[in-house]
Amino acid sequence: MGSYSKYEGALDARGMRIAIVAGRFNDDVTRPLLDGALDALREHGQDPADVPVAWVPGAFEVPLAAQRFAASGEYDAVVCVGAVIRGDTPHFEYVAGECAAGVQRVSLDTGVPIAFGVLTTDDREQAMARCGGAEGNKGAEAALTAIEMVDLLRQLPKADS
Ligand code: INI
Repeated sequence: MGSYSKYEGALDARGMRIAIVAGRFNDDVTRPLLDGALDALREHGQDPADVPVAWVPGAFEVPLAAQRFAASGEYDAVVCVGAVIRGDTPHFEYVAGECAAGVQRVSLDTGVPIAFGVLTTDDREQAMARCGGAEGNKGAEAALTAIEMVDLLRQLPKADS
């Protein structure tokens, strides 16, 4: 393999401004996801007291709150946590799909990294495994993704406006 310019974000959140959006639906799952995200931010240099958390009713509302944070110019990244469980709703595809699509759209429209820590699982057991159980904590993983992306974007070429 030839030489190449390598860009990769580091996991140092000191000085970063990060906000969190959390869905209240299935809050037995989303509270541990939020705790995981806050713990991960603390472990990487953030004071959790500096991290605002916006609670929204459910995953469907997550993109709108994320957009407010992202478009404000006050935050370097947004971490979203939520839990959409297929067995709980006949409109799983709509809630999960619109949440994911909305979060991605807000991120691309604003240029602000938005990490997707919204679980979309077939059942409650899978959700519990991913909010601090056997499969780890996806809220913590999303927080690390946000930190890494902020640092990566600082290294990449700026948008030509
Ligand atoms: N919201 C979730 O975050 N998870 C779910 O599993 C869920 N279910 O099962 O319906 C859910 N529904 C609520 C939705 O996000 C909106 O809050 C609601 O439709 C009002 O807009």
